[in-house]
Amino acid sequence: MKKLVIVAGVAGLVASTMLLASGARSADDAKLEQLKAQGFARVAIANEPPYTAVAADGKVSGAAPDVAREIFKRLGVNDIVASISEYGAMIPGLQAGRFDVVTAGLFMKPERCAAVAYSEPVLCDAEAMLVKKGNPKGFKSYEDVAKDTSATVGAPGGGTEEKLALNAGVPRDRVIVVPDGQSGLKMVQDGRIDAYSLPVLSINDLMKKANDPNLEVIAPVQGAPVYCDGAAFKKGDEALRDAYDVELAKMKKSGEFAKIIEPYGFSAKAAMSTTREKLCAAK
Ligand code: 6CS
Repeated sequence: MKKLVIVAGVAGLVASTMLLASGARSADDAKLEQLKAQGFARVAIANEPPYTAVAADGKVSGAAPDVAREIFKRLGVNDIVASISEYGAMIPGLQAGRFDVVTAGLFMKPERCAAVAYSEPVLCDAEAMLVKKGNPKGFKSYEDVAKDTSATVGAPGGGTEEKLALNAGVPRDRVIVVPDGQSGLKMVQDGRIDAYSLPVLSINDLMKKANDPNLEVIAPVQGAPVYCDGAAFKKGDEALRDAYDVELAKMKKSGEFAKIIEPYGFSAKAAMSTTREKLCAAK
């Protein structure tokens, strides 16, 4: 018996020595050590300002990537490299190892919380609809769209607004999947959809850039919750998520978090007034 314990002890010693040699303090730190060695974290974004944006020169900005870039720097990961993804493809891409983290305004909801390891809250927002000036169909809620049998609403594929419209009773064939903000704007302008739904700050950004007096914003959409996102990590990377949360909490406390997100129109107070636990439990 004694011999068996000695053998097990040696094997354990070898394993922990290898981990220490890689700089990891424990097996848990392996992912962070891998990102440090890689020199960057691969992040999924949607290119939906002000949450996430990619300029013509490829520069990535937006509140979510800016927070992530700063936190990863503090963790010793020098940069982020972004890939644009549809919201509905972000979690499968994370699970398949195509991204190290989703930093895109992917709102926390129970079904998503079951699939990923979210950080604490980062960006909070209500929902909005872009409609023709005068709101000719009188939309105030997704239920209003459902009640009007000729009405259509556009939303991102796999996105929160698509789910809200379907859950409000809008039939599948009247919820139109729209690939990006510019397409949604054009489809409302051309009368191909009666409303385009995104979070308030995204719709306001589109409205400002469109500068079209024939459009109107309905915000907030009545009956729709205020959501918050978090950085979404793959299940199994909880140690990396926890390290991320430590730095996020420090930045919330020091005011640096507010300095990053509030110029984009987000409220640091809103994110600091709730928790992942509450958001993941919300009905
Ligand atoms: O989390 C979501 O599904 C939603 N989040 C944002 C920032 N935009 C649209 C998307 O549906």
